[in-house]
Amino acid sequence: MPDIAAVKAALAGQRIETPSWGYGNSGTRFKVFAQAGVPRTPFEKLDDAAQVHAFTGVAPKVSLHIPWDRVEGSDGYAALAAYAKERGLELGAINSNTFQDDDYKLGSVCHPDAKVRRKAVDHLLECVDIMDATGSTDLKLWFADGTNYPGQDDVVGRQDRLAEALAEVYARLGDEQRLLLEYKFFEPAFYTTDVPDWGTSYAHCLKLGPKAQVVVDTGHHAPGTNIEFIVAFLLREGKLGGFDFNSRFYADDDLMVGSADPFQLFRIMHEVAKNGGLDATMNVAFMLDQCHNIEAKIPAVIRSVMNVQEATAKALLVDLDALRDAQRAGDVLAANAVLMDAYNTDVRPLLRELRQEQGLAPDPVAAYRDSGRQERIAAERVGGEQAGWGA
Ligand code: LRH
Ligand code: MN
Ligand code: MN
Repeated sequence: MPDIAAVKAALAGQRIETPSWGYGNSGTRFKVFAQAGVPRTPFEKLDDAAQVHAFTGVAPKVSLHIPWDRVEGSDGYAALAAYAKERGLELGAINSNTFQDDDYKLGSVCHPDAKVRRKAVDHLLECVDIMDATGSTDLKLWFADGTNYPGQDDVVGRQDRLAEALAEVYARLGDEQRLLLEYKFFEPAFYTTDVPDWGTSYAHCLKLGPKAQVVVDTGHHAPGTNIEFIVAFLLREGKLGGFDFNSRFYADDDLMVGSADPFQLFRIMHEVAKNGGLDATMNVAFMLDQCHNIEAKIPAVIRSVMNVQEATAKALLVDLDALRDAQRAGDVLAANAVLMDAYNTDVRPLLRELRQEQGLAPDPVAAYRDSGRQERIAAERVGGEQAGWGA
């Protein structure tokens, strides 16, 4: 049976990175419902992220999205990093954005016009400059590039342009920096997408070298895709850079991780835990990529962090010796029962106990609610920002 002290140590050591855009107003293309008290600046987004860390103890990193988190001045990003540090935070992945400019109608790094490709690559290089200023080690790339109609552009030619752009960015990375290439099977392109799946991302990362890894956004797959298989395969190859966690019922819904299918999240975390993905040396980034369109944002991020912790705790409770014995014996039912026993364990008491041992409140959502901060920021912050989505 797993040793509970070791399970607790692994849970205490896990780091979950929250997205700056999860704290801002967001919505669908139909409507953005503004909430009172949302941050007006990247600095205020960090203030909110600091609350999530204060109540959970495991969320010290914050991903930025450029230009949504653009700060002015030559030392603006260094100031943002210093502001984060003063609050016990660190700046995490820098997410590029080559999808909200009129020039990118036919794509960014895969665009048929070299001038547009240059503009897109310059933005990616600027993101590496920002990483230098903030001390961030991860550059997260997601390309909306693709086509809507058969014949619109040359599919192979677009792959060549993508490879060329990625090679230029890769060459610019420092020794401690890496590039995480995200994939998504459709949207906004509806016929071909230039990085639609893990295989395409993996093939580009393999060619680029060890500083390029795949990022798995859990909302970016066709229904029925076995995401945990992808995770296990990439871990085995040393190519799993991290996750963009969220939940989906239909498409890229960006709902709270673990809300739609907690069993899937458990299966993913089982492959992660079993294959060394929780070890610091594997450097797997557990990032959230979510939008809280109708629910209160800070408690929703806290809840999401807790959902990842619960799935991780259950994964750590899998009796791996019993599992291997059953697998070796070809005992299908017994092997499956080992996994289900762990999944069906109520880990909430264990996590409450761990939090109390760390001097935290056992129920972070209730503790945040009782802190009265939400009412304070609602009164103080007027004219909060939109995250960038659903404009
Ligand atoms: C694209 C995506 C990508 C973007 C983020 C805001 O759907 O998942 O990670 O950077 O949403
Ligand atoms: Mn994502
Ligand atoms: Mn997405």
